[in-house]
Amino acid sequence: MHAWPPSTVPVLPGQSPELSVHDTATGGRVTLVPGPVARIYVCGITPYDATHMGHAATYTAFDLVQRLWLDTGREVRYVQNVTDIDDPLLERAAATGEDWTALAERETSLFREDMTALRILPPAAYVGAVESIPHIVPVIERLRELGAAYDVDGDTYFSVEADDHFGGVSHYDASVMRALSAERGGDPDRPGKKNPLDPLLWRAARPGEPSWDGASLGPGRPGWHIECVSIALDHLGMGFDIQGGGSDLVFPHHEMGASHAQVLTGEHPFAAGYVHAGMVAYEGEKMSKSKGNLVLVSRLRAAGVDPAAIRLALLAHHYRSDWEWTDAVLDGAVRRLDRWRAAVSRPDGPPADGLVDALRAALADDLDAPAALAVVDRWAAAQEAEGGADIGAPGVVSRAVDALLGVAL
Ligand code: 5CA
Ligand code: ZN
Repeated sequence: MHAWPPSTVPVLPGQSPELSVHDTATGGRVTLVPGPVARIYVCGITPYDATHMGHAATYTAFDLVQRLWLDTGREVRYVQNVTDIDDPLLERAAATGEDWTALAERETSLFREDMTALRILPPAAYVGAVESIPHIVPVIERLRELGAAYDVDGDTYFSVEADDHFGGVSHYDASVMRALSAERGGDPDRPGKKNPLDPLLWRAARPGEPSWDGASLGPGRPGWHIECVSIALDHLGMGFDIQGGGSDLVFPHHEMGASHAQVLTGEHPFAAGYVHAGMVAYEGEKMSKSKGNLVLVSRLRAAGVDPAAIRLALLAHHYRSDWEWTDAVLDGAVRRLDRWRAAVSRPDGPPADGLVDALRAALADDLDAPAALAVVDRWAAAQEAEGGADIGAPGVVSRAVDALLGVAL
């Protein structure tokens, strides 16, 4: 699949410190020191509805990671999937009478436009589930050979007991796991499973559902977790730097993914850091396509809202916090953008000497975007109050805000 066009990233003098992030698996901070090529996998959309502020917040958080690593002088290999075959997509298509492939293509195109408008740097590999099926099938067959997969009425399941490290990402107890599994696409009550938590690897073809050649598995379609694992291992290999997504993916998705990969390779861990963004709510509930309480990026854009203001609205919240989208959040961001633009539009200003390093330090400290915004606010306030005679300063500030925060002033 093709991704979306990159925006140019100004090169700043000096470089960012190494990124220290909260890691879900250890429950504490890890300082990641990637090799010359930093490797990150971020779970992509299921394209049955348009990009909402929750998606945009999560992808903006991981965009800060890509920008910070670029600023350390590294190449970044960022991989993102598109879950372009899964139950919710088929259910929506059936409900509206639309062809499911047309629905997926339309929403993926809209997502690309939204990501481009928000200046989110594209992944190096943007990979669909459907196009990956020929790679996924042998991975499931391998799990069978290893004795980690079994059959239930023609469907293939993964045995969580095959992984000694199972539970090592979420650390949830069995009852929480069971409840989350039922809520998030699992089937803990299906009879015939060895463990209620065991996730589906391959769903045998059903009448009226699309299916693909599964070689020894028979015709069918892949389960959700194995899709991301197969894509991540193909494009990044084991032991990459960050597995990312929203906190709703901690269990079962990232737990199961880690287990699949650990059993397949005999290595541990799947990723050096598991980084999860908080949930954005709207009108009191998690914003979600299934509930329909959505604020859409595309709708705001169509209403004439500057995407840079949307981006600033997202950056005003720490990526790990759960927060609620309101009109006031957007109004605040519009005002901040105006203030910053006015401040950098002058020919000179207060010195910006420590500003770039202060931005870098804030972002390297668990992606503290609100602290980074406060650094720029202070410079803009000084500009507004007394100005300054440094003719380089407005340019330094606008290049740093562009490179590190992705906001073009
Ligand atoms: N296709 C799967 C991942 S493989 C999926 O979860 N798709 S999604 O469209 O439901 O979500 C896409 C990304 O946005 C995921 O990383 C998810 O964790 C994140 N996300 C979904 N809803 C919210 C929300 N309300 N707030 C923050 N992030 C969210
Ligand atoms: Zn995923």
